[in-house]
Amino acid sequence: MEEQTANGSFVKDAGEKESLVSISELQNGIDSKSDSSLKRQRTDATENEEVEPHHKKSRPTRRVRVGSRRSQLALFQTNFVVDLLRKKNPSIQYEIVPMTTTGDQILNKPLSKIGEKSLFTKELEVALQNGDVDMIVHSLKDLPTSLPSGMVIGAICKRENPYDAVVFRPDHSKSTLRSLPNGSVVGTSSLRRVAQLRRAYPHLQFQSVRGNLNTRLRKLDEDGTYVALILAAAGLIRMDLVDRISAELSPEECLYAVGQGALAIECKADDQDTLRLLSSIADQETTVRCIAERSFMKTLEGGCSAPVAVCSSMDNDKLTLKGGVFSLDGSESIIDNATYSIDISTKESEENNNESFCGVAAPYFCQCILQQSEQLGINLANCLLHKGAKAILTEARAQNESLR
Ligand code: DPM
Repeated sequence: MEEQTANGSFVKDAGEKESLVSISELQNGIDSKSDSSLKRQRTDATENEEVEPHHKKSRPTRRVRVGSRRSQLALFQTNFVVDLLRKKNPSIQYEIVPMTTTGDQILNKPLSKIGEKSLFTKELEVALQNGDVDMIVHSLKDLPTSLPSGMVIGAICKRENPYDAVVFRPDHSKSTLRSLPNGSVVGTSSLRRVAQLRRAYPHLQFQSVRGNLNTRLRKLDEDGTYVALILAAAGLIRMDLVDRISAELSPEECLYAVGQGALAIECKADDQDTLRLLSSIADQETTVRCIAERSFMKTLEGGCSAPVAVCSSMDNDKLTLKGGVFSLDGSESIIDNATYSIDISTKESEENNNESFCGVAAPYFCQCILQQSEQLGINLANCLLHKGAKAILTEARAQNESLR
């Protein structure tokens, strides 16, 4: 079954009403008070026709199938990416293919205790492998640093706000984490957030909360268990829930997850047409920062099961990466930073390059810049390992394993 949405995307096999509703809601746009990167440029069918002159109409239109998780946030993100692609490549017809993943089905356990990598990606990658879709839109932070063989991240789009945000229950909307009474329960299932916030706010308790964004917010507002939730600001902003953000956590309070706030599009490594198409929406600064972050995590062999966190910035040609590892209770930590001067003047790569950096293939960017950012992540990780990060991570993993 196929349905065409207002702006021309096809939603294939959208058995669940939820997907259709959320997509049509999307077409009605995003609040103008959100970040400018969010502003949705609507291109509807009539506009497309103007771009495609009549005499060309006999040529078959290229169709690109875009895989997505079914959650409302995932569909928002996929539509956001399809809108970017359509703006740059209006003659192509885009079809969104929503799918359910294992991670979407297991809602009663914290992610760190499920113990399987690729929770939110496996089913989608099978569809990519089988040629049922041409690309998949993911939150970069949900993608492991090593992808299945033959798959690459073909583009990383401009990053949304990468920080974590505090959302209070409405009756505590005037609170701060510091002013909350002793023993107040804050909801998050992220080991990274808990470890860091326990250090900064030892008077608080942390409890796991799962489910998609709307479910979590409903639990916050109605259950009475939690006084606040910690959520990625990017997800809230993308879903037009920016009003629920009471505060943003500073990097001193809480470093963010590797890749947080960035969207990544995965495709087959040898699919040159799709890689070329994706080059039109890739953001160089985000790509460079995220390769450094991912290579930091890869060198530490971090992941969901141990608290690893980062913060990066690019100031002219200076790429700075701050990274930390934490014990689960936050009592131990090693945090350091590293900087590298990168020559960002070289924009395009001349060579036809098949290399990928922590799963990111960006043949359209200068490869030496990407190599330098990868090296910065490795250097910072080695510096932390030198200071004893391995013991902290091994202990954290063992503890997490025994809690499963
Ligand atoms: C990963 C983590 C979480 C998600 C772990 C972490 C949060 C889990 C939780 C790797 N993926 O951050 O330390 O709170 O139970 C996820 C979210 C987004 C992508 C939601 C969120 C949206 C933001 C983005 C879940 N994955 O973090 O609040 O696109 O970066």
